[in-house]
Amino acid sequence: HFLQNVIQHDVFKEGKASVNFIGNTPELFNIKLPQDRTTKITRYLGEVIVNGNPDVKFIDDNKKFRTPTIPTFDPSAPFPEGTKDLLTKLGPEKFSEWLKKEKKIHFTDTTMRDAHQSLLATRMRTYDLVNIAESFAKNHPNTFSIEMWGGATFDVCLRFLNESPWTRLRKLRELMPNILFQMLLRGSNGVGYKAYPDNLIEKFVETSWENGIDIFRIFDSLNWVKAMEPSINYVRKKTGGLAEAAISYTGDILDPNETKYTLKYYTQLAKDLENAGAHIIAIKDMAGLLKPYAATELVSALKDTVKVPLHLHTHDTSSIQSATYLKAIEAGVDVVDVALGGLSGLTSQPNFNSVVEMMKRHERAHDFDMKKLNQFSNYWEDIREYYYPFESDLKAGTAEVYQHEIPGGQYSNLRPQAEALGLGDRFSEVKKMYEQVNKLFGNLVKVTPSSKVVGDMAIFMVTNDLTPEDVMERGETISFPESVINFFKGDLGQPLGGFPKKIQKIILKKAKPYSDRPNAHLDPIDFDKEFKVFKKKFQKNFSRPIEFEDFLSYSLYPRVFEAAHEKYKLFGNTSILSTKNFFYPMKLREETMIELEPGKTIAVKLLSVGIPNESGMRIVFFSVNGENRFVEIKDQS
Ligand code: 3PY
Ligand code: ZN
Repeated sequence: HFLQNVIQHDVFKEGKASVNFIGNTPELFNIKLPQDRTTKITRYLGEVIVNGNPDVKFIDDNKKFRTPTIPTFDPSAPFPEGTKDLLTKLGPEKFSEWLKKEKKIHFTDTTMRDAHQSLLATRMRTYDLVNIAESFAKNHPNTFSIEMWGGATFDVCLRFLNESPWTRLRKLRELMPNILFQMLLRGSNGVGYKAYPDNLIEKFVETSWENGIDIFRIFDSLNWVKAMEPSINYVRKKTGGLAEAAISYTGDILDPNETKYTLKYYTQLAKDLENAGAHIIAIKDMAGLLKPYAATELVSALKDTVKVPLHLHTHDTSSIQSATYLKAIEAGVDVVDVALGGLSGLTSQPNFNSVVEMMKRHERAHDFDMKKLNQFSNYWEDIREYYYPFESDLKAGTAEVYQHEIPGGQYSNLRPQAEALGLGDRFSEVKKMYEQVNKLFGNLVKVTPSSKVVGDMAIFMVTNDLTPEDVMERGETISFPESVINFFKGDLGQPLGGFPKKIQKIILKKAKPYSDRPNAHLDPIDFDKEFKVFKKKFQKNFSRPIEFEDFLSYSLYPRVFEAAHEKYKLFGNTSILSTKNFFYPMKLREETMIELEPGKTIAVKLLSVGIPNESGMRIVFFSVNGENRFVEIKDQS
């Protein structure tokens, strides 16, 4: 292309080019890359072949992948009616009453969100979700809801998967129109790690509903009701969906020495959330600390306290959480969160398939076609293999979780975070430090983003060989991580009983804390004005129309969005690639089929990879539908 520019330049054509021509003619370097989809997608493949996917830290060359089987279904049959149809018919209030009256136990399938967030660092791609979606919706329409959005998926879609989370939502909605879609919303922190302007959260809730979300599970990382109220109101006022407010469970209500997170504390919290307008109360046991006998006490007490239905969420880190479900079901919980076998257990949710079997012939049993349900488990077991670099390495259940209290969704991220800082061999120290930091900070509810603050501090202390005593004694001379300083300022809200004063002073130094809602300190967004500016900036050279949803992504994650946008411009829509081709380099003579759009598929075969020239560029040759094509890729090594 450079040569093309030279040849076509007027000065060159007129034969007037001197020795300084190239140096004096900067526009020669304006290399216009061909922008068709095939070029972009082969450029991506070439990039992975030459430099690897930067997100994949190691490759097992001998890895064999199995081809997953999609359980059979009738593509021409209509979708059987499910909970989504019921919500449309009844509206949220009546729906909530219906659920409360249901005798059988209901199941939320978390496979598409929390399960892979907690086992595979949230890396599951839309490609693998979409392939199974219609089959699941047609085979198991009696599933209560599908948790498939929110939490860390939003950030990871943009940051690591080059995907728009909104496209994921819409595609899945189309393929699963009959079952309720559920998302995890971090209240005033949206799907991020900090407070956002109230009107951004409001718009986000409204737009999520318009794109297909039905149940909003709203929590606050410090169980601060004041921080959850606005989100509950937005769901009630701006959507026809269900506001499910969560009490995040920590500690152990059966411990006679527990003075902070007691049964009374939780029942009062649930009452407050019901009064705030919740259609459903969730017990969000993000670390898997709710033991079976504690579940009996908690569920019974909550049923005596609130009128709305109860939805239980846990993580099976200790491996005993199906016993917790059994006890909770006996005590009258209405819905439990489970994950399909192949992506269940350990830091993920208890096993959907096995919990259904556990309840068979019980008076609250809920029948599923087990042969089919097991086939879905097998699909995920096979799919999971493609994500091996993101596995968390936890091989067995651990009772250590009752000490460190690390949430399941954080566990699979904390390890790579520690490894990236050279603490790979000191992960057990990090876990111990996490526990100590929690004590130092006054025993917190730890869930995103408060859990991240504790994690950041633990990693910081291990890295710098600091003990809690060091921090207390000479903290004035230490500069702490930004997330920790902001936390003590009040940026994530107020913890139960307030901040411990001494450590707050040590960490803040001269900065002043505040105690009202952090969102109240943020200017509202002028959507009309700012969206126009945004469109102008990002539409240029972009191959699809920029939409308002992109603006929301940008407002939540400006830098992450910009980087994703750049990658999109360069590589086009990489979500059409198989997961194997997205993460791993093609081998010589390997051929792959890529569906550019429905009905338009190209066959791409890798022919050769050249050696780097003097400027480090390598030529990668493909055959595309039998024609030779090449891309030039800069070798970064
Ligand atoms: C998240 O906020 O992503 C969580 O999963 C919290 O448990
Ligand atoms: Zn969870």
